[in-house]
Amino acid sequence: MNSARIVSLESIIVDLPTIRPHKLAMHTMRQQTLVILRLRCSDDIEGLGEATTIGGLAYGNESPESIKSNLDHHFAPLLIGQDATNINAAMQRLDKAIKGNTFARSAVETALLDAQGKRLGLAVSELLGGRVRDSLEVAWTLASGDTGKDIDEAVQMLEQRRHRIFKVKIGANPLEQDLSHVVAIKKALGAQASVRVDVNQYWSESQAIRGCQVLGENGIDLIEQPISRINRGGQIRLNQRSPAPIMADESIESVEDAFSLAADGAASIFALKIAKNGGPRAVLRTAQIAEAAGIALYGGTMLEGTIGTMASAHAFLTLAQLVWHTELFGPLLLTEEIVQQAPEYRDFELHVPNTPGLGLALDEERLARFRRT
Ligand code: MUC
Ligand code: MG
Repeated sequence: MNSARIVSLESIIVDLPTIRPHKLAMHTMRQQTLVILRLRCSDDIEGLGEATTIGGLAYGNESPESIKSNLDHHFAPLLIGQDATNINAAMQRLDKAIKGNTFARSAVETALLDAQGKRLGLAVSELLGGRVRDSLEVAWTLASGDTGKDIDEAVQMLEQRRHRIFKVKIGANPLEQDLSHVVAIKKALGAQASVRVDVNQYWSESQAIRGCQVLGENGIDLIEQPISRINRGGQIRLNQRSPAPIMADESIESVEDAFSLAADGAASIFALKIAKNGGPRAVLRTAQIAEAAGIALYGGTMLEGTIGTMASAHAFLTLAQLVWHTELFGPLLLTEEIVQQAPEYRDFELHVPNTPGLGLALDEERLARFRRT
């Protein structure tokens, strides 16, 4: 194979409107900010990556602005001139020099995989060892903040055969109000839908004891991150007593976090997110830890646009089990697309073409319109 060097990295902040306000416990989104990475190589191949978080610094330790700054000032100098075809060597070079920063790391790993896939004529899923499925079932998040609106939205999704798994965002309102909200949604949708909740760490352990009990008794299938990632003892106790399974999301900020959660028995499901592990290859290391520990898997999202969503999808296509399916609906929450290939959602699933790399090309006109100057 011809050698190719990394020539440049360009990180671009893009602000895109959402289809409606998206209310999470810690932040209400009216737009989503993507950080897009263009990694150019000496053989004229360009790899695309994405490092997107939610609500500035409301969700995690990296903001779009810090991700861009760290890519420009710390990642790029380490990568320029390196062999673009050796992803192990490039990522190990970053490991030696940079702590944390899994979002930025994920963008780099994604862009290297995309470039290598284009170079070899292989989809990223094939570079990762081979896909075992071509599509992924996708959940939708109900987060309008209004019970009636959420029910109407879910009914519409069911009718359109777009989603039949719904994750309800709670935690911001008083406990009893949130519980009534979720139970009303489950009652309205009945057995045709799986209803789950995401508390985004907003309950205390004492609230979670009651919350998990009531939700479990009312047919809620899964409870995501009910309490703080810091309260490990509480997570272990809840995982033992909750009638509905507990999923770890914010608790996993690295592959090492996944190992210690598994060792402690602090969750029975892991939300896999490429951004919180350091890329599509890194997230598969967390998946392997889960599999060894008997922990079930769910394909999570940081509400990325199409680049991050397809990078996640390619990784999830390779997994032996994905019992709780995925929530790769990020592009559907946005009013605008900045790539030429809008992802294909039909019959409750995201269908992933087996084309080289991520199978995506930027729409330069739209990128120019929405990039932050
Ligand atoms: C999260 O905490 O899971 C995923 C779906 C959604 O609506 O928010 C995200 C973040
Ligand atoms: Mg979550």
